[in-house]
Amino acid sequence: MAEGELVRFEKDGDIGIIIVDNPPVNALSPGVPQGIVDALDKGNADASVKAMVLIGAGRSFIAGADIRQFGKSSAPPPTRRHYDVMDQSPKPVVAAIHGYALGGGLETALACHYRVAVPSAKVGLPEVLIGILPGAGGTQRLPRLIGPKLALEMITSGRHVPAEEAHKLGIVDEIAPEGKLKETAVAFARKIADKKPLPVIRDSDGKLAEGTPELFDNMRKSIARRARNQRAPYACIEAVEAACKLPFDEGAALERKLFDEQVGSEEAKSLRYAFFAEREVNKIPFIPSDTKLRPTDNPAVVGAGTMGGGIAMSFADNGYDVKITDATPEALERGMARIKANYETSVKRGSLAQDEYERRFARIHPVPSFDDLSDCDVVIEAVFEQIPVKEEVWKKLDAVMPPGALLYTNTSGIDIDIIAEATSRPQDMAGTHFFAPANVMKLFEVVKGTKTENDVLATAMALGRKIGKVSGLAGNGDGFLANRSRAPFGMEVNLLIEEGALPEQIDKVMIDFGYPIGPLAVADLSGLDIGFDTRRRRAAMYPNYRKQPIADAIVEAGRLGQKTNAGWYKYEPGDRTPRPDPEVARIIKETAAANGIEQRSDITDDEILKRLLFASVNEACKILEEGCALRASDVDVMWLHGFGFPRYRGGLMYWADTIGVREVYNQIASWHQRYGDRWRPSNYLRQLAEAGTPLKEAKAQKAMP
Ligand code: 3H9
Repeated sequence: MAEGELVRFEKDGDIGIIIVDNPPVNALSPGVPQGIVDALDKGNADASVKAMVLIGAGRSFIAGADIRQFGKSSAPPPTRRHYDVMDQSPKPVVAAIHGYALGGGLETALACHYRVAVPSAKVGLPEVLIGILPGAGGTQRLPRLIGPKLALEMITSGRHVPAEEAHKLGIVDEIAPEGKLKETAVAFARKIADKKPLPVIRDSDGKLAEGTPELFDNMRKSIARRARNQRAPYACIEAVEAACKLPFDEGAALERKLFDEQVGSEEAKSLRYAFFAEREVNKIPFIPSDTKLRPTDNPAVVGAGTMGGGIAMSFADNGYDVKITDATPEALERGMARIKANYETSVKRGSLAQDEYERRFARIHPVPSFDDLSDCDVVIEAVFEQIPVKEEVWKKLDAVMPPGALLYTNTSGIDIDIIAEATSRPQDMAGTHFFAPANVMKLFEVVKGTKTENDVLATAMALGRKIGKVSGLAGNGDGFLANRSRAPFGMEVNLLIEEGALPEQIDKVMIDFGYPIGPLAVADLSGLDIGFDTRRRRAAMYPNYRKQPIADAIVEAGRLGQKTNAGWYKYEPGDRTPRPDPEVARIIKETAAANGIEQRSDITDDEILKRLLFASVNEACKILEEGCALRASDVDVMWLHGFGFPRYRGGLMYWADTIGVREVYNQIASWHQRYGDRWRPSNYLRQLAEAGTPLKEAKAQKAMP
């Protein structure tokens, strides 16, 4: 057998074994499908072979088509596609699944006669998550196997289904003991070798009758909100509907046509970009990939407020036992009560089972004193956002934490170096910025201090992933990366209101763009008093601080957001629907007049969208210029997971490229002329525009400080 062969054929007595060996995930890269067909032919031609097993080498079965190949001009499709010919094999073929059978991987398995899987395996058709639909017969075979209703659910959600569930659904025929996949599959193949006729999914249509027009109409209605502006989820439904209406080959041809239309769409390109950006964000060029991580088995959280409680829940939700403490027994008790109430709300809503809640809650261990943390290997401090308070806590923690312990401070803006210097070991400290609510939001911004050791950063990044977050690295500049790049967006919202845009106009533009909720409705949800207090503090600190009289006037009128049933909108008691309020329009108009702010009536939706987002693109370029972000794609990942930026638009910087780097720069330069310094274009942006380099390729211009 040739070294480096993508597909090998071996024999175990009378069973032929087809091994796909294309690390890391056995994607169906060029050569793999043909290799499977060749191996199948070999097995069928060998009289000593009674049946065959298809298995993946390494950590997985087959994770799907090779996504990197999409959009590249490829060779014409093979005349015999593996998923068309496998179930036509006269000798039975058994798929042996471990790791993942996703997309084209599951479709390959469905084209086999039988499927055996270990309990840890996962199967699914996640194509919709990258803006396409299954294109190798998945939309035709799965509904025949498990019925169109369940198939629709799997295909439109892209969910990874655990093997045991797949077994119950009938996707998997037999569960193999963990670690014994090959021998179990071989024994299974031997057992069924002489069985006739062979089960061929394409020939069975018993389950298709439930595919009534109502089923598909209801599905379309139920996805309308989350599938806004997207085509792929609807193409998935159309293809499954075809499975119920058309003969297999015709349904498969329609699936292929829809696939070909969809794969080159902007939606699919953006989602593919997001997929790879989420993998890239984990790579830190200045940290060797084999850096040894420090242990994080025994975490502790200091501060049992809303943030600390949410962080403790993130640990517990992901299987960790975690200690939590606070300055006083009362604060700790209040914190534990809040955690309990949060879990109970989830149970009431039906999103968490009672027994799972009990298991999770039991993993959170309140301890009365810092001394109880001396056996912890990592501590996350989440106390009040004030330097003296944090310094005092860290002096105490420094005295009790064992040598080498990871010291992480949760902050949205305090200089990490100041906090680090409160300890005798600044090299062990990094910032970990959770987004609120910490147990829900995915973004986990890791902040490098000047002295932070590489392994402290690498371990923070890995720890974030272990507790279900998307980690991203930022330098220790004011506001770090995520919030700093978002701040100009918030400023433009307020300035557009001063100029005459109404909250409902701005929110509608951003919702139409794809945000789940508009920025002013979000502000009402969070509470307007927080921003008000920050503005007051900043105004006292900086003499040139640009005041925001309208935002202030709204708060001064007692409108603090949803909690007072009035903010930028009004709310009916018990109802969170934001309703435009003429009173707000009046406050805006009068405050603008009183402050000599000229209003205009010609603010277009296009101007709103570009003012908000271009301001942030410019800031992101400044952050890259200073080396406080590694790559433009990291900015994008943070916007996707921290701020609800629509995923099917790729991310802030990727989206800006769809307008064009030169146009973005020219617009910013012209607003600089009109509005002054806040629109000063980043030098780096200017260079990118001059060179015509796409924004998504922008990189740090300096070493991270
Ligand atoms: C499809 O199948 C279409 C068919 O219907 C029609 C065909 C005709 N291709 O995520 P990880 C790389 S569409 C290329 O860190 P994990 C990944 O970039 C496909 N590369 O590992 C990374 O590379 P690097 C449907 C891929 O253990 C490395 O593998 N399938 C692919 O955390 C490790 O990945 C999917 O959408 C791929 N398909 O998670 C599944 N998959 O080291 C997509 C991975 O250079 N994949 N890579 O950064 C996944 O969801 C996860 O990778 C998986 C493993 C869960 C499998």
